[in-house]
Amino acid sequence: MDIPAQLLPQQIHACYPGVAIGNKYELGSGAKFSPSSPINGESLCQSGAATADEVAAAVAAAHEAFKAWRVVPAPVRGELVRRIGDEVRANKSELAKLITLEAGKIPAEAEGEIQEWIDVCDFAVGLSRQLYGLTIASERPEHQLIEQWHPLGPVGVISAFNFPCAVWAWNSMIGLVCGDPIIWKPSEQTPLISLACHEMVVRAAKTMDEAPAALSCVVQGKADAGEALAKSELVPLVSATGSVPMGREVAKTVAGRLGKCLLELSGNNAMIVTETADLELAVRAIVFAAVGTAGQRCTSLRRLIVHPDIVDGLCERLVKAYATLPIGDPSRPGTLVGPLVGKPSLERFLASIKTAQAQGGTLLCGGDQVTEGVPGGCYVHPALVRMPEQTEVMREETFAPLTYITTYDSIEHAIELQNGVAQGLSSAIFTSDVREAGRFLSPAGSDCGIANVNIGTSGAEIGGAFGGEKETGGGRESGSDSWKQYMRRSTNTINYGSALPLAQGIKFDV
Ligand code: UN1
Repeated sequence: MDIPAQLLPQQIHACYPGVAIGNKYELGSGAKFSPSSPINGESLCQSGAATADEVAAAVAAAHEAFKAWRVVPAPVRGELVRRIGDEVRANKSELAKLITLEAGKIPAEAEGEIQEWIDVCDFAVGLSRQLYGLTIASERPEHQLIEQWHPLGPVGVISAFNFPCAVWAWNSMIGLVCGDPIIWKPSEQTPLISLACHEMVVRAAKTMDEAPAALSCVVQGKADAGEALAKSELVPLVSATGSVPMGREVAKTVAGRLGKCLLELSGNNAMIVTETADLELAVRAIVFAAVGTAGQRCTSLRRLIVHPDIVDGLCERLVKAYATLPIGDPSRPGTLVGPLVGKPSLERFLASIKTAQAQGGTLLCGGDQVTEGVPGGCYVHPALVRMPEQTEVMREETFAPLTYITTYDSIEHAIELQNGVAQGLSSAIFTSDVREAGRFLSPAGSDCGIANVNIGTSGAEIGGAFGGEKETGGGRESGSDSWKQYMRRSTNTINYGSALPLAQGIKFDV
């Protein structure tokens, strides 16, 4: 396949580097792995995984880089991120091509993902002059009580195949302005885009004397590379995105050394559609959220909870819309639904539909593999399954374009169903009734990290904090005040008087 090699480090051969420490690239002496493109199953490259020792070397280099970077003024750190943003802008479509090759996204979505990187660069540059602490009223005369935010240390980032660039970018662009080097363990499905992303940082860092090269490191491989990173005492924060079992392992390892974790795990996102909903809008939102990225976003729409008076009409409209979906090679103009990442995803998709049928579900459309007119790979017709109630299968996340539809009795019941799963990432309501919308957003409403009104569950902007509750892991990345997790808070009391009054009025005179 045609790999845009100008974005990749020059030291590449038939085998891609498994370890990148700034501008030093090495093969990685661990097991070889060869991801294949979801588009046609063809092998893309071979890479050697980083061993535990090689992960330790990357961490040590990042730790050294931290010592220099933490004392660079934050707005100067912002200047590095501004230059990274320039590199990304100049290479946007080529970077997007790598995402299409490795993750199977259509160009519009792949470019959207690179746009998220550009957006978070801009956000982080602004933030670099706004890492504010508070000034607090001291109870003692001639005392000042303030807080400062200082760089935390090297941050470990573990990311998944489905957002092989944006999730790292949220963490690393903000981490960099906060003064933290980044060590990245990308998905073993997406080694090339991760090397290209890293290379953009290396190129920008080369233009600034203040920026040590090892601010960015990449360690490729499977779970053991991630585990070595999670174990490292020199990594105060590990930000991990992926499945719940992966998150549990990372959380256990990091908690064992009393480090900090930022977790963004599974979603099982629902939309409530009430009888006052604008159905035209709802249908468009549902289709994008359910089948965009072939249903492989953690924010993808998995469950529809619909008012019984409108459910038949809504199903009819959706089935009609699904019938026109262009499915196939994501790089072919006009395609909206690309491939699943691989065979195990296809098998889970087919199995979940069978289970749903066994639990009383009726398949309204799709649910089968597309084999004609596609270039190999695992392509499916997105499925809609009407369920008699919220059964067990609806409480599990199937990472594919499979959406269940069920009905509710009252708005309270709808919210109860929406919240009645283990995951808590994203949620939405379609309604024109301000009371229903208000209830959905209230403390007794959606229990998710993201709750939307009259838009779908996926496609969040970078300016908000992204993440969710319960099994989703509780972390918040990207916008709002997520930056605080990448810094340590220092509370400072300064006595500018000549007496030594103690807090709480304690007398302790000698
Ligand atoms: C993910 O699927 O891990 O809100 C992240 C969205 C995207 C990010 C998804 N901005 O759908």
